[in-house]
Amino acid sequence: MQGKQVDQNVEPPSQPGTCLGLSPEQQYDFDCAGFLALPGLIAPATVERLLAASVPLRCGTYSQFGSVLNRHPTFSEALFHPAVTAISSQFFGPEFTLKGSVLVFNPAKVGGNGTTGGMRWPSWHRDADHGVHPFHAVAWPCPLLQLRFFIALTATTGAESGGLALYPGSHRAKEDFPFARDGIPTGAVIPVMSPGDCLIMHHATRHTALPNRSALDRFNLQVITTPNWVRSKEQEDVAPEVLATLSEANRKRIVPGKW
Ligand SMILES: O=C(O)CCC(=O)C(=O)O
Repeated sequence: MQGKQVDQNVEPPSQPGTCLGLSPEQQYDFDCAGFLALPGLIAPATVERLLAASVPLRCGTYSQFGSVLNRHPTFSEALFHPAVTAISSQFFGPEFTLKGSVLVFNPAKVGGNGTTGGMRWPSWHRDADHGVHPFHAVAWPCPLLQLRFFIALTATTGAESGGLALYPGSHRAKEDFPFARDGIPTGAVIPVMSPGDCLIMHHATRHTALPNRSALDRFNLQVITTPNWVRSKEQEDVAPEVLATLSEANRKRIVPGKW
């Protein structure tokens, strides 16, 4: 009998339930809070390479750089990281789409009056297709339509570090409570993160970056995945010559065929 043909160029999908995926307890915690910390997800040597590729983008203001593969090939180590694949597969099945990537730079405090490079106030929001059809408004209770991996490339130690603040359970709230612009609301969580730590977040969870009032620049790399039937105007825009360098399996993550 003839054996099944194996395409050497196609990576097998990760199996949900392997040690790279979330345990049932972690899935429950994520479901309750709308986010989950995954300490030490990315190996130190990988973080070093990702940070080295990020540092040349340092500038004077808070900045977000999309489609990071166009900037340096080493970012593929985060985008196609086995844990990103395993966890996304748990939520969306093996055919999920890599919808986007963003490198966030939040510069250290400049000047002596507490002002920061471009960001003075928190800006609470929910993710995904802002404008006419925000994802959190399409159904109730809000299903997970987009998963965001925040990968710390530098440390954040508290509110002063310019990291994230998140409001637990807000992915289940229909209303946006009116948070004051100039403070952190009671009950918000500000995760302490070391380089290589990751935080996954439901798109409907209210969150904000904080002004960086510390002496240290902050770099944060985000990987965003969706079920591959979700249509978005925020799609990753990878240059054709960069796409051509990827394996077929990784290319299909970015440009899904079937749907
Ligand atoms: O600065 C950050 O890491 C948070 C950015 C953010 O809120 C977002 O990309 O939606």
